[in-house]
Order: sequence, then structure tokens, then C-alpha cells
Amino acid sequence: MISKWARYFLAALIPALTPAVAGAEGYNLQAPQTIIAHEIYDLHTLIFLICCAIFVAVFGTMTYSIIKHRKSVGHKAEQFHENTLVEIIWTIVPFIILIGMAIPATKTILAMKDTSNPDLTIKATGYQWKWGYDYLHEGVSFYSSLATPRDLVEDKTPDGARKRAEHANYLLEVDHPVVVPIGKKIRMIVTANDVIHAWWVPAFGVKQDAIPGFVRDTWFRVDKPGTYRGQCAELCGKEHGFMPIVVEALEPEKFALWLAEQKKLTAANAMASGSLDGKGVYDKICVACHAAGVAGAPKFGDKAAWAPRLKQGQEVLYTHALHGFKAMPLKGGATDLPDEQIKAAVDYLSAAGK
Ligand code: HEC
Ligand SMILES: [Cu+2]
Repeated sequence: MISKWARYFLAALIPALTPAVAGAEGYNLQAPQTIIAHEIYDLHTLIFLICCAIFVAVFGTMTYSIIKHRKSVGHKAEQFHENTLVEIIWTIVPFIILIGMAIPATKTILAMKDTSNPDLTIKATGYQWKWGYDYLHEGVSFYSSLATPRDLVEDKTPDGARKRAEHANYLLEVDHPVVVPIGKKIRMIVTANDVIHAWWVPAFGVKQDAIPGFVRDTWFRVDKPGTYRGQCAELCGKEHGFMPIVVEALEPEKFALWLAEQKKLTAANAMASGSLDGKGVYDKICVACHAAGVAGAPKFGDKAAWAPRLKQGQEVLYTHALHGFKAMPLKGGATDLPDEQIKAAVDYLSAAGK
């Protein structure tokens, strides 16, 4: 028979635990979106329940003993010093409990570390205080910074408190989110440029320290399109709270469009910063024919002349410029220039002809 006290104890404990076990929003981990996050979630629940069972067993026994066997009802203390059986039991039982928790936990950790055969590799670099992303083998790079207006953060706008409350993703929004395709294995390579940061997206079950001078990796595969939010999870300076992470998961077709668009932007940025100098190449080489429109060469900036050529698409123009086309000589005659430089010059010419 359960004593009256034990029943009171259980009656108090069960409602206190129900929200966490039932996964009520706000008390539990975020809804898992990847296999790993699911495994972590289930481990969390399992170990939490084991802890609860131990708690109930230990405190139940203790409370029962204290009340039932108290001195005032005339109970005399039992002596079991150097009782081998008891000592063996209280060594073996915790051992079994620990092994029972370690086996599933180790399986999950091994799965978390299995970054083999990714479909896409993205490098995330932590900076004080933003994230830089490089899509390796794709030539796409950008920085991702906090998009919440500074005035709102520093409470300089009138009625700031209300406006902050209306800002659904206050401090969890960025100018350029990381975009990934759904259903694909994404390998994240994580490092840092200055101090230690950590790339953390709770719904993916991913939390990886970003350490300067070291490269660590992790992976995830999201199945549902959507926007997932995370934060830097390593105290990294005064604006540690202002370098959130936003991951946009798109259908593969939409992702391909996005990637193509980014490639163009990245090439344009590289050109603007001088590393791919389309204008420089044009001024040195292509200008000879294209400035005035020599021998049927489409004139620089002449929209009517460029319109039908642009219609062919950039890839065709690259090929013609690289390999020659009718009176257009191979690489405009500058055969020693790398392909990328010629392509940059084509971009420069076609941008002017748009
Ligand atoms: C010796 C003169 C000459 C030079 C130098 C030259 N081009 Fe041309 N280019 C032409 C002529 C002529 C055409 C027109 C070919 C045609 O369609 O008949 C042309 C056409 C092109 C076209 C359009 C191809 C098409 O499919 O319509 C591109 C793009 C182009 N040139 C890029 C360049 C670039 C980039 C350079 C510098 C690296 C360059 N050209 C240097 C003569 C030149
Ligand atoms: Cu940080």
C-alpha cells in the first residue's frame, strides 16, 4: 500500500513534469527537423525519464524511511556496515543505468560525426560579429549579418518596447540567410577568423564550435522547406548576441535558381573588388575592336547590336569569346589570359550592352 505521503508527493510531481514530457512549446527542445535532431530529442526524453524514475525511487524511499522509521515511533536503526551484497548492488545498478544511457548516446554521436558523401559543402566562418558563408566548389560567398535595426536594439526609437514586441524575429534575422536544398546532405565546415564562435541551429541538432585555425565539420539534412533560426552559441565578445544564423531550406529547383543568381552576384563582386578585372581586360584587349565596332564587332554599349547576341545566353557568349567566333578571334587574341578573365570581360561587355 502506498502511504498517504507518497501519494501527496506523486500528486505534486506529475503535473510538474507533464508539460516537459508532452513537449509543450516553450518548455521543451525545439521541434526536431532532421534525423539527428530527432535522435537528440528522443535521447533527451529517455534520459529525462530515467532521471525522473531515479528521483522518484530515491526520494520516495528516503521520504518513506524518514517517516515510517522515525525515532519518535520507537524505531531502532538497522546496521548494515560492510554488507557485501548491498555494496555490489549499489555498484552494479548505477553501472547498468549508465551503460543503458551511453549506448544510444554514442550511436547518435557517431551519426552526428558522419559527414561522408555530402551533396553540398558549405563553409561557415565566424567573425566578430557576423557569419561568412562559402559554398565550396560553387564559387558562392557572402556575409550574413544581423538585420534587426540598430536603433531598435539600442532603444533609440520612440515606443521601442512596442516595436520590439512586434518584431517577430527580433535579433534572429539576417540580411543574407544561408540557403540549402531540402532532402540533401549538407556538410557544414565550421571555423572562425578571430575568437571562438559556435554555429548552432537547434532544430537541426547542430551545434559546432568555430575555432580559429581549426576546421571542424558537421552535417544536416532537412526535409521540410522553411526558415530555421539559430545563434552563435559561444560567448565571443560584446556583440555575441547579435550574430544570429538563418537557414532557408528550399526545394531543389528553387535552390538551383538561387545558386545561379548568387554565382552571378559573387562574380560581379569579385570583379568590383578587382580580383576578376573585366574592365581591365576590356581596356587592354577587347577595346581594339569593340570600342568602335571594328569589322562587325558589336560596339561597346550599343544595345541594338548586343540584344540578339545576349539572347544566346551567357554560356554561348563565353564559348564564342574563349574559342573564337567568325571574325572574333580566340580570346580576342590574348591567348595567355586565363578563361576566368575573358569571362569577366564578356560579363563587362554584356552588362554594358543591356
Ligand atoms: C580583333 C578584333 C576583336 C577583338 C580584339 C575582340 N573581339 Fe569580340 N568580336 C569581334 C567581332 C568581329 C565579333 C563579331 C563576330 C560575329 O558575330 O560575326 C565579336 C563578337 C564578340 C562577342 C559576341 C559573340 C556572339 O556570340 O555574338 C563577344 C561576347 C566578344 N566578341 C567578346 C570579346 C572579348 C571579351 C574580347 C576581349 C577579350 C574581344 N571580344 C576582343 C572582334 C574582336
Ligand atoms: Cu560568436
